[in-house]
Amino acid sequence: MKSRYFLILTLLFVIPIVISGCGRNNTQTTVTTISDAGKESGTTTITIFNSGNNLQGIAQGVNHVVEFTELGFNPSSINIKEGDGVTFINKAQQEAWPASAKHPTHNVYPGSGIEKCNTAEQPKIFDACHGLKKGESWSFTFNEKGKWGYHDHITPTFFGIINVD
Ligand SMILES: [Cu+2]
Repeated sequence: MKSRYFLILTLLFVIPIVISGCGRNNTQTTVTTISDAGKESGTTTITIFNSGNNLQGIAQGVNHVVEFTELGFNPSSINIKEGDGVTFINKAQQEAWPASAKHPTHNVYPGSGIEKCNTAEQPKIFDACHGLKKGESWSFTFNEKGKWGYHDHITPTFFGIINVD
């Protein structure tokens, strides 16, 4: 098969040149294509989506959505897998501040604690660390198995559960 021969030659003579500045998650690579006569026939640019470590993040988990309304978190209880993400979206007029149980310390989820807000540890804690305005969202990846309660730090009578297994 001539076309297969062409493809094999193309793959064998790939010259990857990473061009920087083409987007955070994507890598553009220039490859030299070789004709079946063995001559260089030109170059083409391919884009590799989500290269490197980002690929692992995508393979690991899916994302779930919890809405905050005037009635509280919806759904108030969800079952997810270890490594999944949850995006909290505020659809209410008032601000919402999702955070790990228990109010006011927020230290039930491993490693969490309100005192870590506005420190280098903040990305690792189950705490939005501020009130989300209407339309604003905040996401957290759950890498710890367990039944994790949370609440709205602004109106602590609103609460929910993330079951991670
Ligand atoms: Cu609180």
